[in-house]
Amino acid sequence: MIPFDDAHRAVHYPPDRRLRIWIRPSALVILIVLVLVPLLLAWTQAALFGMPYIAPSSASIEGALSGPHGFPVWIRWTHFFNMFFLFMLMRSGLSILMDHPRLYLNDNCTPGSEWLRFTPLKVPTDKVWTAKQDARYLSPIVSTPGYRHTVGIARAWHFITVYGFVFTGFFFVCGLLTSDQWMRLVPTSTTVFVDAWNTFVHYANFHFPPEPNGFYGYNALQQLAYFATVFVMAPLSIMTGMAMSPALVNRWPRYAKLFGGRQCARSIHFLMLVGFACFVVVHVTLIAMTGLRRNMNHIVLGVDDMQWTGLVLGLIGIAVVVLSWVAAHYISWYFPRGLQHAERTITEPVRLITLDSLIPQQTYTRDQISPHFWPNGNIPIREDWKQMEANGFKDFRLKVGGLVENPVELSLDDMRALEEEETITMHHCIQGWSGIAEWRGLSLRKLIEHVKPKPGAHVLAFYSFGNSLYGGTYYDTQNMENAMKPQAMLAFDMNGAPLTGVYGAPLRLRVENQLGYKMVKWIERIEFVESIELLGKGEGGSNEDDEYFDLIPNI
Ligand SMILES: Nc1nc2c(c(=O)[nH]1)N[C@H]1C(S)=C(S)[C@@H](COP(=O)(O)O)O[C@H]1N2
Ligand SMILES: [Mo]
Repeated sequence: MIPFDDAHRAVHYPPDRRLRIWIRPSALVILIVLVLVPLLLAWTQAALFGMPYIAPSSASIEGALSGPHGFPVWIRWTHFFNMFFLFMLMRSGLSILMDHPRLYLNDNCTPGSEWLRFTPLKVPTDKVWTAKQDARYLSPIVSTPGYRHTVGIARAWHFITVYGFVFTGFFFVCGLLTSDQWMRLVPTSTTVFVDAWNTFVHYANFHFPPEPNGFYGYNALQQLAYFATVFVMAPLSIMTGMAMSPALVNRWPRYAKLFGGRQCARSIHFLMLVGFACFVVVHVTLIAMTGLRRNMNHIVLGVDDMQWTGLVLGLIGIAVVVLSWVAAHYISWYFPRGLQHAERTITEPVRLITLDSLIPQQTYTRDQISPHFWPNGNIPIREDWKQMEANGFKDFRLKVGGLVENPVELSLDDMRALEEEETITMHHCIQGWSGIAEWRGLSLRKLIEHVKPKPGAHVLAFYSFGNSLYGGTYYDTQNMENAMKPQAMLAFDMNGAPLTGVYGAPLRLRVENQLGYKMVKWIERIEFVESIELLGKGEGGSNEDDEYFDLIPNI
């Protein structure tokens, strides 16, 4: 186990580690109906008419002349890599999920409106309850890296391995389509549905249908299940994953609407995880029950016989996958910085030319404003901030300095006079929740033009009155290009009234193409600098320094 220092212990080992799964009764009813109705029909059919007859498929005639024979080497290796990457994605996905352990079908994430939650707690209404407090604990045995508040590292694993998953899938589908192997997975006749149902009736009654030899082809239900996994679940996972990107959704809100909205996309993403997990259980069970040794020789060695080698090598392959989880655990805790940089190196070039170049253009309306907006962050405890707050921030002066020709100190009225701008946008927190609010403030572009950055100024650093999770001033940075984008602003009003203490008074940042932690609240001063390396631990912000978050999180 990992020896934590006190600060990490306090964050990662909360006193309350209970895990509760609560599901909305109506969702439970739907779930039960979806499972029970087919079972009841299958049982009734078998009781009344006996087990249905299933015609032997040509594939079950061993050595049939047409159709794919056996498993070529590219299928056997893509099968292994798919298992490797899929498990990494599922385990890191669980860690990400636990940082906001509630699933909704509405983009407001109003507490109480969730259909599924993994926490025993109800959101208190008599005190501030931040999204960070709401996060839950998960054991590293089932998730990567596990423990509470590990979303940064979990995302590093998720985004590194997703490349492997997508590439493996792409390679596999190309292989299918350029050979005759596609015939294994793609049904070519409508009788497949009748045959699949009849096969299901057999399984539902704990009876094995006549099984074709998988070396030559699959039974109809198996074919449909594999088809759905490859051609429905995998693409849907990828597409709903993208629908959670702030840059993408803020550029094309209609993309998220395809899935019923941003939170529906998150729920579907989770249901796909459940689907993959169920698939793995059923797949492994049936592999074992229909001739383990022979089946393992098929997929590991590509031969159809009864030797032991396939099983032994297959078990070694599974051991490698399990060892990768152990390795990931230790890498996460002993080399988190290396991992963070590896993820940055791999994904940043792709993000810079794709998501980062998208221009936010949201047009939500007032009636879409969320009734509840989850708060986050530590409210400042500094005396000077408290005194200013008591005084309505009349004495507040935003200091803008560093590499600028015209350093300024601006009061809230000065900023209003400079130019006011208004947007209604959707906020995306790294934890998974979202919310829509109206913001009024001074556009960053205007401020930048006003202070005239010197040629070497590439980065804007925003410093807060408040502290970060591990103590020390909360800060974050924006590069000049993103700061100049539309809708990037220093907000002083939220939903038509001055910012309140909880939501970042007197001033907070809005950058709509990125995640919430980039939007520093309770801003005290802004500094123009040459590079992020000169600040803090050099990663670009408090969360980047201490929690290994991304520098430009547009997904
Ligand atoms: N100073 C400071 N600003 C902060 C944070 C913080 O902890 N401290 N949390 C960030 C995170 S993680 C989010 S999601 C948003 C939340 O803004 P809200 O409280 O208005 O929802 O604030 C961001 N700004
Ligand atoms: Mo956040």
